[in-house]
Amino acid sequence: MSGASTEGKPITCVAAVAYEAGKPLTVEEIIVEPPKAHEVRIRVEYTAVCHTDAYTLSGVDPEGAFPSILGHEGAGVVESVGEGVTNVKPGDHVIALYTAECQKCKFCLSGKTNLCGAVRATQGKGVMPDGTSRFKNKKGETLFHFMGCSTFSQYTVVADVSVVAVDPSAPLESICLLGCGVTTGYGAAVKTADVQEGDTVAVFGGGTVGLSVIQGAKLRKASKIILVDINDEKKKYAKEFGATDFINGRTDLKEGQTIVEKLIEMTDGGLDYTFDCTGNTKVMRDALEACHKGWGTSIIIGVAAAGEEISTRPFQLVTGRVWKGSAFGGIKGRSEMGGLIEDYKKGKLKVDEFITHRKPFAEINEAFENLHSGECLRTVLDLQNSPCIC
Ligand code: NAD
Ligand code: AHE
Ligand code: ZN
Repeated sequence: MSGASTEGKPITCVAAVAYEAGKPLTVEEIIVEPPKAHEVRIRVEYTAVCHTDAYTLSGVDPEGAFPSILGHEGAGVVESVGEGVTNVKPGDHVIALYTAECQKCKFCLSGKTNLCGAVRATQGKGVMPDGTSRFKNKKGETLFHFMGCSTFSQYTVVADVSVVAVDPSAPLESICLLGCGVTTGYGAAVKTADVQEGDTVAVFGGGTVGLSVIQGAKLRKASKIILVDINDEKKKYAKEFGATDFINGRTDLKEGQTIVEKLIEMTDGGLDYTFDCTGNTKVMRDALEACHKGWGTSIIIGVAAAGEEISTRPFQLVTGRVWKGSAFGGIKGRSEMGGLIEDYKKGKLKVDEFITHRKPFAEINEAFENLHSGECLRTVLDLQNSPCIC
């Protein structure tokens, strides 16, 4: 762990290493090199486990590299910075950003997208922008980075464009969730879709992402917000986060009725906006086809496995339905995170309500198991106050 001054030196700390697809993580000591130019070393205080971490660990992510340090929903404190870093300094409270924002590239300057081109190519290969890793295990084997964040380690190194300093009065334990799930769903509703008062909305999948879409749609005063899930445990969350209706897509249908027919019947011809928050390509099709003819827009948020493809009759699009996607809710992390944190502090944006489980870091594999229970929205892991397992 860190000594009096760790700046410029390697740090030995505890991390959860994904050695092999489909296998539990190994919690062990690793070595984290100091940050190079335009890099930031962060003491990660809290991280949550997102469905996407489980997706990559399962082996179906074409960008999944092993051995690696997963995790992308984390918050902590800057330990040290490399040469040329100006946006954060040691001691700053920060959130790691898997969607970087360099504010200089073609994407950042386009005004059309929150995607950034600065580090995405190397990020997808599990390395820092110079093509190397800052992580190795005690045998000296290189460990890959993940999504430019790798928050399943007590210390991580990220590119300076992949980190944002935040209001230090906001609890890191809560705002780590703004690193992915809450921001993604909320942003998809208020930015990507830009839901307006009176619009009708259906959300497929009531995890943290889907429930955050619901809270965004409620804030925009949507007239009908329908949560479709296949787990009845999600009914209580539907109500809590602002849905007007809950449908179990397997059991709440009449004999022979499809979910698309049910939704069209409930909304006089279909929805203004639908959101896929499941990653299931059949659900994505239903979400598109449940949209209103002429203008209904369906937004794909869920992540599907390598090789999966979406399909529908082109006629669905010819007749005015629109298929879109949303990454990190369309939110630019460095420019817009401050506003989300203000909204959270004012009580406009629910964040704490998603923390259904808390665990010491050493129990990270149980946090992955929790993901399968309907009751679990997010498990937050405490990295600094965990009993050392080494
Ligand atoms: P989660 O596992 O907590 O929630 C998924 C929900 O979908 C569960 O409630 C589950 O019961 C429900 N579901 C599963 N199959 C269904 C079906 N056939 N019909 C209806 N509901 C069904 O996951 P999460 O963390 O909320 O993430 C949701 C999805 O979004 C995942 O695919 C994740 O990888 C993806 N994601 C994408 C982004 C992005 O930026 N695009 C960001 C975060 C997460
Ligand atoms: N590596 C995957 C891509 C997975 C994916 O689509 N990721 C989402 C974020 S999921 C967060 O929980 C995303 O933002 N994608 C945009 C991007 O640039 O990665 C694959 O299928 O290759
Ligand atoms: Zn995520």
